[in-house]
Amino acid sequence: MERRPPVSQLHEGLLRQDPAVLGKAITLAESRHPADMLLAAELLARLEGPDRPSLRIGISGPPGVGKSTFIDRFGTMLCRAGHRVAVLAVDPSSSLSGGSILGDKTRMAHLAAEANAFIRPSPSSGVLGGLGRRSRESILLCEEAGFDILLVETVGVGQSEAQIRDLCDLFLLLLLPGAGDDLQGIKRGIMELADLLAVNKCEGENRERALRTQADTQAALHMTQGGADAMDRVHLISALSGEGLEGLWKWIREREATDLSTGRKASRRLEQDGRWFQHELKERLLEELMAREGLSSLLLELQADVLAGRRKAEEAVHAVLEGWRQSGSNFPWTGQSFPKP
Ligand SMILES: Nc1nc2c(ncn2[C@@H]2O[C@H](COP(=O)(O)OP(=O)(O)OP(=O)(O)O)[C@@H](O)[C@H]2O)c(=O)[nH]1
Ligand SMILES: [Mg+2]
Repeated sequence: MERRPPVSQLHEGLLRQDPAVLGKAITLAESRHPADMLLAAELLARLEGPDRPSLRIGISGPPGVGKSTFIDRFGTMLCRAGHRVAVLAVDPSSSLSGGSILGDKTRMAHLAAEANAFIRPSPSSGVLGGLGRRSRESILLCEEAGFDILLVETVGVGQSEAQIRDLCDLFLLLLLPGAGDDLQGIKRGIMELADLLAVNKCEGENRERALRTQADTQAALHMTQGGADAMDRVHLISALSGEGLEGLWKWIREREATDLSTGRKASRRLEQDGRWFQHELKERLLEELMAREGLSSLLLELQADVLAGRRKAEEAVHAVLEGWRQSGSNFPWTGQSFPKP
């Protein structure tokens, strides 16, 4: 097993913008090993944060819409404009599907060849802890290592978009041309989470259908959200030919400037921090509690009682809470048992 480097060394490596150290730090943050978790917490506590505000862009869309191709091309364009671009691929379904994102380093060959790019594939399916925590920590680590633009790709599976939006300053949803009224299975609610939409694959013979999808999407947004900006927010792009990418970037830059000057960016991040605090606190408290010696066997007993119909579910919950109240921080004390039903 690999020796764990001291936290100070990792932090120095991040500040030195060493990609190998960044990779190690992210692996540490993804680990569920208790010793790693302690080190990761120590490292995260040390982070100073970037000098200039970073730009976090979340990218989602149905499978095959061209997210990886887009990131490859768009990221390369940004690198050549002097940015340092980190790509985090998040695949919440990877434990089920095997994870198409895992092959992304090869699908992002242009970007991978850029000196100012860092591509991190999604964690393997064995990694627990949910999209939010790992990705957020990875983002913070990338920012400490001097990456000013973060591109976070996720597969559009419905559940993940709200979480992605909570990690990003800007949520970009990619659409396929010609999908018509049903909006390719993307629920309206998800469309409304998007700050920016782009119909990809608009080149060549797809053009007409892409234009129609753009118009349909604009109309749908206009209907649900009103306002003239529904028009501006739906772009036509081709990740393959590069068409429309400059225009998209121009829109993003203008929006970023407005968000910075109006304070909208700062307040969105603070709201995200607030939600993350609540979510993380609940998860960690529960984790801590569940890890207590003897508790899992007690809970298994209760569960067996419920399954066998010996005890009502409400009663089982009540028994745990009572046990907790009686023993406080010693919960569960050695030999504690719940009253027999
Ligand atoms: N014609 C055309 N094809 C494209 C374009 N962008 C991507 N593709 C193709 O669409 C296919 C899927 O592209 P990916 O970038 O892997 O799509 P993805 O959304 O990342 O897919 P998953 O990660 O599997 O959900 C590939 O064959 C790409 O070459 C485009 O602008 N035009
Ligand atoms: Mg992909």
